[in-house]
Amino acid sequence: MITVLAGGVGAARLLRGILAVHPAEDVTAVVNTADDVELHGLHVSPDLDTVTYTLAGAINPETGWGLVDETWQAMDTLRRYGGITWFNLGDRDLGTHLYRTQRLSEGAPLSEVTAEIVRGWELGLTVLPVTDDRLRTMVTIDEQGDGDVVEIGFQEYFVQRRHDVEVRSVRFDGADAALPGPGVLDALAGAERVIIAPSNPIISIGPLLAVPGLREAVEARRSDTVAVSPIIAGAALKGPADRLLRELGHESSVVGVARLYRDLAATLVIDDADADLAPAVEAEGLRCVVAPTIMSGPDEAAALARTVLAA
Ligand code: FO1
Repeated sequence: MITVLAGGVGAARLLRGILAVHPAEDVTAVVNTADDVELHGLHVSPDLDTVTYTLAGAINPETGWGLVDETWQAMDTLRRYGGITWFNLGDRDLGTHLYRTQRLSEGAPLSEVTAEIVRGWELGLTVLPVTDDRLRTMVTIDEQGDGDVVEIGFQEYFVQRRHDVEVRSVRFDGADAALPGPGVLDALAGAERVIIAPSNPIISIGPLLAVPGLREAVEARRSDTVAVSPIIAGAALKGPADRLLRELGHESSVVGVARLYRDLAATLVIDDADADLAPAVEAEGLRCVVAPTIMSGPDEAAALARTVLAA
């Protein structure tokens, strides 16, 4: 089995590449739920949905989240009333949140609801929430840059403020009491290859490792674990990974990523653009594989998947 630690967009693209070269029935994705948000009385799970929609070939290509061919009639009605409109929920996407919320209200665990949604899109792979318990990334920001800080929810940071604000600290609310979701530890112990997808190390991979037992389970598989750097030439392709690394005292480079993953993965895959930093990565104690890591299309994703599986 191939087990992939996954956040949102970057992980979804690599998973699509993996499914192009490896049987879906033999792939398990352990997905971040700390981006989840309650809005309009609905439970929204962005990373679970981004993975599901991308693998279903139904992702909105412009945004990288939500569904393709989307309409926004419900949002227009909300706007008429002065409702919450800073987080855009398309009419097709709403169907997922209505279903998930109803099933959770019936007492079904998130893992069971996720399996039903994944089955509904006929994906074949196993998608596991990292935990069925409440886990929420909370971000402490310095809004005015004058030293007085406030703690806000992840989506208030990422979407409402367009992550264009300085972060002082990040914590994963609920982590201490969270249990690994059903099948998560087995998926790590039983895999012949564990992959850390090119997701944000702080706010996508970080919450996974914050669930008690997860970090140890990945460390136990270090020799079979391959990580893909989400940082290329010091920058993130999408989202705030580079800023966050710097704001939280890390280096926004493949060496900084190597330091974060040193105890978790024996191999780090970096992009050709960082080939000159391969020795510096190896000096951190990881094997370094240099390859094209920008998944601009399905062929590039499949090629990267082959590299990662062969690493
Ligand atoms: N990201 C945005 O930047 N703006 C949005 O309005 C937005 C809505 C949204 C709705 C459903 C969903 O599953 C994801 C959505 N995202 C939106 C992305 C979301 O913020 C994700 O958490 C990020 O992509 C980080 O994983």
